[in-house]
Amino acid sequence: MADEKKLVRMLDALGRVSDETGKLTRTFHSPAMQRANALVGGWMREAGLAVREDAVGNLIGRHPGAKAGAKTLLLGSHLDTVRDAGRFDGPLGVLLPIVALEILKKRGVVLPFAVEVLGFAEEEGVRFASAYLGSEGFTGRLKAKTLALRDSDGVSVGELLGKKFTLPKPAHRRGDLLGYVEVHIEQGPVLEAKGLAVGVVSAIAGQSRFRLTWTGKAGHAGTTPMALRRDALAGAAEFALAAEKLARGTAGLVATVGAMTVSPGAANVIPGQVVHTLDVRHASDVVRRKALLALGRSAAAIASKRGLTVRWQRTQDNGAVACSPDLTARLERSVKAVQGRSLKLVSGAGHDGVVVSQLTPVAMLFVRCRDGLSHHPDEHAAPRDLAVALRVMVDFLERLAHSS
Ligand code: HGY
Ligand code: MN
Ligand code: MN
Repeated sequence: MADEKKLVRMLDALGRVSDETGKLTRTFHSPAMQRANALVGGWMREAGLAVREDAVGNLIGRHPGAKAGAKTLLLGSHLDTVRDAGRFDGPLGVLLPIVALEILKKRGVVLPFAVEVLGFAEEEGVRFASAYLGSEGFTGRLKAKTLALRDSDGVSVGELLGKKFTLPKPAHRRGDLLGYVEVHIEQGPVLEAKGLAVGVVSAIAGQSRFRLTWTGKAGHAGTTPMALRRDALAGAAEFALAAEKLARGTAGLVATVGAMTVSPGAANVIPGQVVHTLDVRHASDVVRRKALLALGRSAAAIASKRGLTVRWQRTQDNGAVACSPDLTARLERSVKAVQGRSLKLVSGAGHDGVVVSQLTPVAMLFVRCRDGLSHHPDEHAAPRDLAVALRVMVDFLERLAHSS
């Protein structure tokens, strides 16, 4: 079977492991995540990797280096998904390195350095609104306050991880690592527009996420005059439009209100309280911070005009991360060897590389995805593009082996 066909088969099989019928959803420590770790762990073992799960639930497949005391190269991505997700965002970066290592083994290529394939337990931040729990655990950056975050059922991260859980130290010392390379679908339209199967990432945009709580006064929808209302949903809606307007008017800025709950949530009751998320991103931290100040002023003005209160709770804040020029240059040599030419892109999406970059240099290989669509069941990367990405990874590992 052609190597990319095996990768497609694995992606399809993993794409059927879900917490929801008829759609793909896997969230931190859910039953489907346990099944996903078991399935991917089996494939890692078949590829000859020693498999373990760390205290946070990250899946780690280790291939020892031929040279004693050799450093370790980290390859990986996340195994959790958004709600009603596509089957490539995350799993591609975990499964492709497994297939690449099998190809090298079949070719009799001996890697002097060790390799760890990582399946992070949580990157999307769906269940607890705070992303990167997996890579933060792996790199020893999980914070005590994160353990107190609660999901919509009131279950906390700490309760999930158990009484004996202690904040983990970094899985590796900086000096023991060669770096981290993540393969990921682009989740944008650029490679498709340029007619390229793969490209490399120059930087990952900074990202701030918040939970806003608007509080007004519930009341009878039929008897309360409009002028006397303190409608929390009307205020939140005005803010969402203000955020959209600011982002449309600022080059490179994106702002999204992705989830909202309205209470008490009845057709004939004026909403007394609304809680919603806010996600703001930009390649420049200065622009992003300026936008957040403007949005803070805008929310305060809306609340005061409407007799509401608004409370901000920050659930995530990551500065923009530059990928390692050296590791990216190495990766780009393989892209050019396989594809003939390369392209550097900024990633508007966040990735585990944001967190791992605090422990070791990171590089990312982007793979073209149809219509640039992601976080959607129709997310798709063509087998011929997966074949190119596989060849790039094999070439990259072979070159690294020869230069080590
Ligand atoms: O939200 C993101 O940027 C990523 O897909 N977690
Ligand atoms: Mn994602
Ligand atoms: Mn992802």
